[in-house]
Amino acid sequence: MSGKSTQPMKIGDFLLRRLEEAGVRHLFGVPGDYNLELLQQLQDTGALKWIGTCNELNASYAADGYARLNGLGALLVTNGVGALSAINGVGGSYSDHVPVICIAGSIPLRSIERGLGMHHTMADGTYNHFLDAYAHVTAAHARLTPRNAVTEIDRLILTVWREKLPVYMEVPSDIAYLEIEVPTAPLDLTAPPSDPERLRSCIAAIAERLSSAKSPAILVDADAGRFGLASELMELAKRMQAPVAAINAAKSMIDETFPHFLGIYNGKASAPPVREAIETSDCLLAIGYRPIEVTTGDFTASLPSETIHARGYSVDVGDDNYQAVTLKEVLRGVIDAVPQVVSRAPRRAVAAVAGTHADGSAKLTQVAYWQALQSYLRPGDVLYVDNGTSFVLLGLQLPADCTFVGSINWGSIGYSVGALLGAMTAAPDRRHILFVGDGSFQEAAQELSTILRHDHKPVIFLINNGGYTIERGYLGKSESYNDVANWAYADLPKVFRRDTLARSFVVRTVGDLQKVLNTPNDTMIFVEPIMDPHDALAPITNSSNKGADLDYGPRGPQRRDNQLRPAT
Ligand SMILES: Cc1ncc(C[n+]2csc(CCOP(=O)(O)OP(=O)(O)O)c2C)c(N)n1
Ligand SMILES: [Mg+2]
Repeated sequence: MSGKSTQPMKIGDFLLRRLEEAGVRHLFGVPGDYNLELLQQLQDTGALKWIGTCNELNASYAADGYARLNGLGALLVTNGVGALSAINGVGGSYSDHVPVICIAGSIPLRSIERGLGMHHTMADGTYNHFLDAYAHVTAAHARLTPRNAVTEIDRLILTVWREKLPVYMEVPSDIAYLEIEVPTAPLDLTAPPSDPERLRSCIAAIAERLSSAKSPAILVDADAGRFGLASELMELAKRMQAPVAAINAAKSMIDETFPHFLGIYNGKASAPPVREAIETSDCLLAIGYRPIEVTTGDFTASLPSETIHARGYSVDVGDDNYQAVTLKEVLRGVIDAVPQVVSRAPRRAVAAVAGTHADGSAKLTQVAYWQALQSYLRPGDVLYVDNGTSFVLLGLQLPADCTFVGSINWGSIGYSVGALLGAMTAAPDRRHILFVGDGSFQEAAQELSTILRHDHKPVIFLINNGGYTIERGYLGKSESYNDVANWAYADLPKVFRRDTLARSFVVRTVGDLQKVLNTPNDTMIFVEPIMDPHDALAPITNSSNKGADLDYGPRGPQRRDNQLRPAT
């Protein structure tokens, strides 16, 4: 049987081959003595392209951004110092359900067996600290040995692929060059087929409810995108003439120009037609719904009690819980089983930033800024948002085929800069636009140099408002702890690449911004809009004010008139 045939191969080469078979073409990270041997194998085989980053945290963000556009991402770090730098980003991949493989070149097996103290360890005679740490932020983890390498490499890659959650692999530095017997056949990534009876019953139960409903609706969370279900969900919505809403972690996963797309559902913070369609639906189909305060308008979301909850491989319908069902197969079956509806008209909620158009010489405000940016967006753009006042982007209506990238659940500032590098590497032919604040940018700024080094040409809008404005809405409206150093941001492309052709702009007025928006994008465009530290749109300040009540309770310090509040 050909599936059982084997061939001799070096462990490192086999790992790189499996990564390639799973669709990984680039590896992000930082070299170290414990992973150089694997890097040399990468270089010698030409299997993958190495993208060195300035630090491992940014590599983890880059692998996450890459995975969101490519379907799978990977990073390579060194023992301990590299692995722990990356763990924040890998934790984010776990929180936001992004399939990332974190590979750490680790202590040689000979040192572990002989109990030799080594650098990048706790020097306490033990070697499992980092493996144990990663157990908490991954779906699977393993340290390779020559005996387990074949089974563990395949187990970890199949796990990351199926679960859409990160995995962690330690490759001891003295085994990557050892030859073992490995399968000749490529890794089979086909999704596990459903149990036939469970699939039939599940489809029948969902179809029966949806068919008899008067106001069916669909609500999607991030898993809809991770499991590649957008086209099935849109087909189902079309067939049932039913509205679809997304929570903000799933922004762009349903094309926002799709006639049945309603808008973002965020509890009381949603547009009224979205709220009504979701909350009063007599049969809501929710995909991968994982409510937290920032996706539910501070827990004001209220789904109908009879909501069908579907996840990647299981579904709850009424009292029944279906296991061993693959959601793609379920949705395909449901599409075939529900009758085509013709009588329901699409309802759309049009998002818009309120305000009037300011004249060109007027000082740039957040209102004028977002109004201008709404018309800058084009079909096919990849849009990144970091935490901060730039969250307004979530409320803009995206043109067709846009992809939104943001760390919504995890919310680690700086994520967007590393993710930009990763996603541009995965999809270099699309236009990429980053919306980031000065505070967030300062966390990951060095990676701008890697973006320039690889000749990427994103458009970067970096709001310089002197600090952490969104945090001023929690606490410390004018406190210095919310200030950051005032960098010459627009000069940074030159600092990070002397011969850069990037076009940089400091923007102070509405007219300045308009000029920038007419600039050709044949080079990187780096825009530094200067804004008032106390300028933020009401949805941002409202959400921060409520967040403070939740975080600090009724006796918290936010009561001392120390918060940025919505302008009256
Ligand atoms: C790693 C990390 N550290 C701290 C925070 C807390 N935090 C959330 S938003 C924010 C401020 C963001 O400021 P900036 O990027 O300048 O955006 P602005 O609101 O000023 O537009 C901070 C510090 C975080 N989310 N992640
Ligand atoms: Mg700021």
